[in-house]
Amino acid sequence: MYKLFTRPGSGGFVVEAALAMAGAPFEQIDVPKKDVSDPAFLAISPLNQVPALILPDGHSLTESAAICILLAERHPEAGLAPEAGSPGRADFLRWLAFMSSVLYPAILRLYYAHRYTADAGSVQAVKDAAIAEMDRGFAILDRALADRSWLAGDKRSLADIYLAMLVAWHPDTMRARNDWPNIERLWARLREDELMRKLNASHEMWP
Ligand SMILES: N[C@@H](CCC(=O)N[C@@H](CS)C(=O)NCC(=O)O)C(=O)O
Repeated sequence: MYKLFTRPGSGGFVVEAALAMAGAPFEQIDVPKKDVSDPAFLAISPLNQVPALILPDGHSLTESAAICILLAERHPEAGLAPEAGSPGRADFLRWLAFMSSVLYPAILRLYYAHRYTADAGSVQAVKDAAIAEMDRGFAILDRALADRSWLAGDKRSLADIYLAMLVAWHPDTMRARNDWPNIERLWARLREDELMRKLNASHEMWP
């Protein structure tokens, strides 16, 4: 059985979605946000971050994008991602990597701004720059969605759920919905989805 280390309102959202879509049973361990890290958890997740997943064979991994790709690979019948070699595959990999390496870190710079400067007086400037960088990333994704329903291929994939998770963390979701109508179209469809609603009940990602 899988073991998922997660926390409400965290990047565990997309991994919980993936496991549920795959119908894969898993043990869920909520890791409270603490200043002092638990050494046992640090051995699994050296940066003390969730999500972290332990595979049924005991191998553990962090990094939400890697976890998504691996779960899609291990559960091909669940349609979590366009299959390798299919037309949507390149977009899936591109946008998942873009979101985890550009947008997610910008979001961390907003919510953990004190880590990104040695000068306490600069924290607000780090936050402002983080929001500007998030806006730049979301605008790119909005343009990518201009003439399509989903980020990759013609079906919903984990990339879309990942995007909904990230945009829900925008500090001004009303502005996000107005400024990026194509993202909002995708997000609105997901907000109506039964599984997303169920996950949102515990994660409270959006009202
Ligand atoms: N690169 C990691 C980022 C994970 C991450 O930042 N998780 C946040 C919760 S959404 C966290 O655990 N933060 C606690 C911390 O950084 O101390 C991934 O994509 O999984």
